[in-house]
Amino acid sequence: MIWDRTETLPREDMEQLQLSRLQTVVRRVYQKVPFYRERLQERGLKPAHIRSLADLTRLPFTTKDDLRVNYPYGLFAVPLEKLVRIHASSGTTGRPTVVGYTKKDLRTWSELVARVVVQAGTKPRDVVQICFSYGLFTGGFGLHYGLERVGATVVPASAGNTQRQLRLMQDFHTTVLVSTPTYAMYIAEVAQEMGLNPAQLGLRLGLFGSEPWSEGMRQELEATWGFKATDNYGMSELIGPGVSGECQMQNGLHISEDHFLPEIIDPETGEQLPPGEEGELVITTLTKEGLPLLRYRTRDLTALDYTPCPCGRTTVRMRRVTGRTDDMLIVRGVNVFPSQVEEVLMDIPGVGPHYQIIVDRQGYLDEFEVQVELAADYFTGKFRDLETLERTVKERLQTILQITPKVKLVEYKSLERTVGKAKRVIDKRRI
Ligand code: DLL
Repeated sequence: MIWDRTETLPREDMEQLQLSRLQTVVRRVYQKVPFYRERLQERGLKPAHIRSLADLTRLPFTTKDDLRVNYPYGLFAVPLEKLVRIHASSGTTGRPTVVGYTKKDLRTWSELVARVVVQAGTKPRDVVQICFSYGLFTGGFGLHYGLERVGATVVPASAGNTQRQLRLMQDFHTTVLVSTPTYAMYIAEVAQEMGLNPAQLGLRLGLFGSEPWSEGMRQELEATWGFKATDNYGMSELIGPGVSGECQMQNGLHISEDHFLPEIIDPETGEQLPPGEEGELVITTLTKEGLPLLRYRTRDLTALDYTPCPCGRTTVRMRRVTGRTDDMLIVRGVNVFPSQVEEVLMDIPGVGPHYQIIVDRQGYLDEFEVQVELAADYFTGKFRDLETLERTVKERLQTILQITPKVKLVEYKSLERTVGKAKRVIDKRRI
């Protein structure tokens, strides 16, 4: 099922719509947001100069730093009294990023999340358990209102208290799980500890997002839970969840292009890259009232695919996000992404999906250690088997990463579990 006819617009019509919305948003920020007026004036740009979508590249980028410098409300395009909701992303360092929604923004947000959950296969008859936290994080409330909009029965369980989550699932006959992929893995583990088989709990669909995960992790989740695991993407600054999501084809995430105008750029030069090439996702919000953003640098790495999708939607698809420009570790001069490590590990029987990367510096030399848990069912009792497994992990990582890692196999369940986004890297070099 397709939620909104706009998702199937012919490309020409979509571009027409995007252009007229782009012109409107540039005019609005020029009038309402001093920060943008100054940025445009510095470039000798007036809103009237935006005559085609190609003129997008004449506009300035916006970065997370711009939001921080203008903390909390400096980039808002409406007075505070017009805002009906605030969310914020915690941010690991410094000030949080604050975002605000007008009444219309909240309606748009529900519509966008409705598209995402419907294209993944959610039906009005579903009982959906939301295991994202409710609060300043956009995950809980974002999914909540979109799912209600669709008519699903929402169980706002929030994150944590995992045994209770499982009791709710059984008692309320939950059919759809909403969480981070790593929390879904953890819930499954707790189920097994309680003597339950997750695949027999009757769930048929998982809506996962908010952190990077690999294809291998998807297969593991699908096998463990016996459901279809789908990916959806978003970020607080852009609206929250609802920017893009997978359809039943599970082959890229359809971007709601009538609301988010996407570009891929080379993160070093800022130049636009052609479809298919991987780079940094940059989004211009086309309809947001509270916090419109021009060319926002997400730092997320992906590529765009404009080829037709068998599902019938014509919207562009983004490849699953494999990491962020600021995720990239430089170890002994070599670029390493945590997602590369995950892909290798997920392919090796005997090790589980739980791992952590620890980077340290001894003297002038970087040390790269991967700690990975043995799979729950891995036990041969032979020390030699462990040695062989450790060697396999090390060799495969070395081939892919081009650096020699240290590998430490650790006992099943010895690494910390999180109910939200997993923390994969501990970089001690910065301390
Ligand atoms: O995580 C919004 C969200 C909530 C999306 C629930 C999907 C589901 P932030 O906390 O602002 O917002 O974090 C945004 O999380 O820039 C990506 O780096 C990462 N991220 C979000 N979704 C995905 C995904 C929410 N499907 C940041 N795959 C983004 C990979 C993702 N990374």
